[in-house]
Amino acid sequence: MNLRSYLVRRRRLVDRALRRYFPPNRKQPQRLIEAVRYSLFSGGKRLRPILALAAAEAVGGEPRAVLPFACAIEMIHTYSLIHDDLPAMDDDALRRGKPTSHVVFGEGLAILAGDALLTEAFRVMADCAGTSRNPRRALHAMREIAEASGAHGMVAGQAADLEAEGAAPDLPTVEFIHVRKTGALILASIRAGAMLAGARPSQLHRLSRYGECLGLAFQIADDILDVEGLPAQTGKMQGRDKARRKVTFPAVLGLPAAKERARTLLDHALAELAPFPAAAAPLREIARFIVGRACELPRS
Ligand code: GRG
Repeated sequence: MNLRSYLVRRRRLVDRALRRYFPPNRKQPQRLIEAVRYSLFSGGKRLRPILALAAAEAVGGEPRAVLPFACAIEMIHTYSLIHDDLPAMDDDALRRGKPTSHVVFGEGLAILAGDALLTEAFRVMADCAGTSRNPRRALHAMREIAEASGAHGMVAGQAADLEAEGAAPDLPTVEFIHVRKTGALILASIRAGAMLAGARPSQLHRLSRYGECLGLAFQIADDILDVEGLPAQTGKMQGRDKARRKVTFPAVLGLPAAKERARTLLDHALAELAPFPAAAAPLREIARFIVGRACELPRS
């Protein structure tokens, strides 16, 4: 399969749907919607919604049926980035190669844009559950996403990350942080897509293992790119993690071992997909792409 054209098509689908949820607003609260749209349409890869669509596809479902949930997940992801960039958190001035939300709109509006995105995500999922032919499935998926984003998922990872800043890094702490901060929403995207498409328990189990490996591999790749990636490739300054004394995989393991860990996670992720039919090809290629961006891989 041609991953590039698959990603372009899927990204277009997600973008069109997101634009319907957040059309330009000429009335009050104009500036708030501008701030939401600024971050939502600033060139994100749409990885999480694409994973939700691809997981639905892998179990024989219709990707468009999970589109509202896929969009909701992207709204949650965007909120997390806006808040993560705030001066009280990572204090970043650049995201995706552009000034961050609080730099453009001020801190107050940036916080509110994040709040609006998070809240709207749950409205979209609740609407979907309300009109779904299978509301139980939709409610299950919504709960899964809430758990992954909340006090025991992404928010917990972010809190642990703030606490660990400047501390001597150790592997259990780095894993605790990244499994929650980055891994949980990636895993929930895959599980929600598969659940909504009616995955069998054995399929859901394998896709969950794939998602866990992918979530961690994604973070390790991100850490490696922070050390080795050029700003043109990553959209952010090189070496930010080291400057902020962040606990990262390369800091704990060293670069070669971090790369090896990412490759091993990729192997495990691909092994979980082995019994799936050709419809799982996008999930396979996405995993190879994520790890391949940061580590050289043998040709498939
Ligand atoms: C504020 C509650 C709260 C949580 C923030 C996700 C997160 C938690 C912080 C982001 C910090 C960061 C840069 C983590 C590295 C991995 C990561 C999530 C990168 C950004 O995801 P991409 O590459 O982003 O999918 P795009 O720009 O493509 O949407």
